[in-house]
Amino acid sequence: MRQNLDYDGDGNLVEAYVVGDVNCDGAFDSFDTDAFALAVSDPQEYAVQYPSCDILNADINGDGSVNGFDTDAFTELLTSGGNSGAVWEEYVWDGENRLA
Ligand SMILES: [Ca+2]
Ligand SMILES: [Ca+2]
Repeated sequence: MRQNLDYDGDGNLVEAYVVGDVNCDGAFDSFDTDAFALAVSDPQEYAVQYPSCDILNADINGDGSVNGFDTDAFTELLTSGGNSGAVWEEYVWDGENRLA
């Protein structure tokens, strides 16, 4: 299982997302293949089709950009059994740094 964590400016965890969940349904599986191919080949069209997704979910090798180098990593991750143990969660914090 692989998971990425995003933090806000106060260091609060705001989002845990599943690496490779390129279509943003909360799981990484073969349904992500088409979305991944689109993210690599046509990021602008990807943004149109998946407006609420972070294209960096397709950054499988974690180097900060989405390109052909991620294709091998995507295939490897998929054939190794996917990422089903990871969870996708969002956390919202108020102005006093309290978890809402
Ligand atoms: Ca998915
Ligand atoms: Ca990458």
